[in-house]
Amino acid sequence: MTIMKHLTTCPLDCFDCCSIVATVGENGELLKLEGNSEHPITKGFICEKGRKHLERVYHPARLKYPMKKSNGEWQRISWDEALGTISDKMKQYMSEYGHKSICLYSYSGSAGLLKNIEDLFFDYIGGTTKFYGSICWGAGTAAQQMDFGKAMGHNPEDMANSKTVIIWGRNPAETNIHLMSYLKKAKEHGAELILIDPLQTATASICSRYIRVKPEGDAALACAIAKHAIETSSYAADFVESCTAGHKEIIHYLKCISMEELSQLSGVSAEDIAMLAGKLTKDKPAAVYIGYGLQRYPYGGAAVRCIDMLMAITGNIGIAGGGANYSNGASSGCINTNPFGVTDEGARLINRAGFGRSVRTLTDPPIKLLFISRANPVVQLPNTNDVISAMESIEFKITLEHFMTDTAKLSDLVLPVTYFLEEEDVVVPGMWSHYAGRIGKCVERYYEARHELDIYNELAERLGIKEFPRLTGEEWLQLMLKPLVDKGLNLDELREKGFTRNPISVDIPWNERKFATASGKFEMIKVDDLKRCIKNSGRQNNYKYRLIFAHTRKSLHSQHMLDAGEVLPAVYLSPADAEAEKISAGETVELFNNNGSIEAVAGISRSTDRNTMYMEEGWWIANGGGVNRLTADGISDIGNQGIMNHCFCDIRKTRGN
Ligand SMILES: Nc1nc2c(c(=O)[nH]1)N[C@H]1C(S)=C(S)[C@@H](COP(=O)(O)OP(=O)(O)OC[C@H]3O[C@@H](n4cnc5c(=O)[nH]c(N)nc54)[C@H](O)[C@@H]3O)O[C@H]1N2
Ligand SMILES: Nc1nc2c(c(=O)[nH]1)N[C@H]1C(S)=C(S)[C@@H](COP(=O)(O)OP(=O)(O)OC[C@H]3O[C@@H](n4cnc5c(=O)[nH]c(N)nc54)[C@H](O)[C@@H]3O)O[C@H]1N2
Ligand code: SF4
Ligand SMILES: [Mo]
Repeated sequence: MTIMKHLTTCPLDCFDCCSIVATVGENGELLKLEGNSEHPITKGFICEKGRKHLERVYHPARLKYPMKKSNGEWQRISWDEALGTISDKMKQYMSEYGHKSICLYSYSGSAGLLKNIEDLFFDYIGGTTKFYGSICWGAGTAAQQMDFGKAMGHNPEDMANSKTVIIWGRNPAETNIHLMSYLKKAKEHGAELILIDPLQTATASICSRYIRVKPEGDAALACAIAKHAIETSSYAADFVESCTAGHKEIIHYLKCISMEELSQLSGVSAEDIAMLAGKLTKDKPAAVYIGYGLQRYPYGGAAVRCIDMLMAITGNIGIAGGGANYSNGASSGCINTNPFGVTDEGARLINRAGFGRSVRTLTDPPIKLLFISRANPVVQLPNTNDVISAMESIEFKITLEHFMTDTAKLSDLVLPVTYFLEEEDVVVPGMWSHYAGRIGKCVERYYEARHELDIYNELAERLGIKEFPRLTGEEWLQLMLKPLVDKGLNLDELREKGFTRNPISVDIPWNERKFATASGKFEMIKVDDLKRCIKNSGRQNNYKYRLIFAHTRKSLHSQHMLDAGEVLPAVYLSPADAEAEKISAGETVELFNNNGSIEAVAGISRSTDRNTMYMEEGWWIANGGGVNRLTADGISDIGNQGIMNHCFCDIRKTRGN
């Protein structure tokens, strides 16, 4: 064997979808991972998490064998015993309690298309319990579906045409690093970059202006800017009249509402509101890049709808250099994850963000067996304490994993699965990138790890589900990708170069001014929905502090917190709050509210303001984390989205200090 180079794609749930070149040594061992310089967006650069795949694939803590918990101790077992136990348990529960006693929980651990087979496998079992709703981007996605008919993002290259770029509640310096190079280039060409965020994040460093909005103040701010544009007659009246529906009512409402109230609700001064209106109406084209943090609130959907409305009122939709960029869901509905059209109308659906509450209260039948894949719900779902007690009420739990996560630890059986470097698959990203990527097998599988598809095939055999198609991964991929291939996806290029342009993505969405809504027009948010949002957003409660969660550059959610060691997470307070609480940097503190409490190390940061603290999400409970112990399991106005950023708590020093 000689040294080989393989092309693959990072499957993490990230905007960027990096193309990777893997170097494999003479003995088949992975030596190096680098960015593929041929890729037009990720351009030969991968982040530290991308490089860390090298460590993770051979990590000493990686699961090697199926493991079974017996009397609280983990024991290695054979695959035959593991799959035999699972199929026996499934049969037993299904015959005693019915199919609904079997439940699948999966989420965003890996974006490979083949991973979707888990859902299909449960459809073939039929009538089981599954989850709906989002803990990620659901409210904003629903908002853009209502406004445009579909969430579509501009081609990243199109930013070269923008004169103004507003980064609204998004933190690409940590979460979307390749967007940063486009922002820098736009700035070099004279575009003005503005950040709107309650936190002065790392992204602020490349912006010429930073606008501190109050948490949940976005709808009020968008309305204030739109009101200013309307009242100064600088808005895009032609576009509004010919291409939007519901504008008369909204314009009337915006004229009536008080500017002082909007300024007070958003925390943004009248001068800054006027400045932003000027940018959007005069320094056009203007693009906005909307993040996901601002929609993890009770009125998160309305907030995104108001930003969309602002971009429509100022005429920045459907033009080069413009756009209300939230995600790139262009191919949603164009990947056939159910190629044989199996229907599962009997499935029982329960809300994801309300996991604990729903699971504990289901009685007819209760959930007896929970199958978890690509997810770490114990750490990532809101209201951890409730999630844990719900999990404990379930008799048999199986987790498919690479590592013994907090969720795996609570399970009865843990199955080791292959890492993407050991698999063939395809990723068609929906968050930002316009390129599909191929996952190419680089190394042999680790010890006894198995691909999920093999696991489902064998379970189908053992459960006697004859209808479950016994196809190879390649055959499934061909079927899943067929609608995209029919629209021009170049499979040969995908195979050879490791990436290819997604044919459904367009450079400038809506440039023909025909929207995918039922009316064919851009739909303005309804006045009643807006009123409700403005009236209720940002309501304070009994706790002194808001707590915002940030995604960190170091980790994809909980995944890279594996190596954090037993270090407490940090919580950051403004200097004024630290002084008022007599808390110094480095002291151990307790954060608490009626959902729970956690310990953290205090940090003092000028990036936040009084009464708003922030911390990173993803910290393992095993390492003293579990930030979702503090979050509530409410649901947003639209899109069934978890509202983890709507979190309030108090802080005190722990006794040790
Ligand atoms: N390194 C890294 N990259 C990631 C991830 C990761 O875990 N690590 N996660 C990936 C995933 S799954 C996702 S969903 C994306 C998320 O990508 P982003 O949306 O960029 O990140 P978030 O941290 O969710 O939130 C972004 C910002 O929202 C702000 N925010 C919070 N509340 C409000 C508010 O009320 N109004 C406004 N205007 N802003 C507010 C926060 O201060 C934060 O700066 O990142 C992806 N990329
Ligand atoms: N408080 C708070 N909570 C949040 C957020 C927040 O901002 N604040 N962010 C939310 C967001 S945006 C998201 S997307 C969710 C993420 O929620 P999850 O998807 O549950 O989070 P991860 O920590 O990425 O866990 C994924 C797990 O899948 C495993 N895994 C990786 N690849 C594979 C594979 O190929 N097969 C299998 N079977 N397993 C695999 C990983 O080892 C990891 O343990 O969390 C949400 N939770
Ligand atoms: S995590 Fe995102 S930025 Fe990092 S290598 Fe993977 S796709 Fe690229
Ligand atoms: Mo997410």
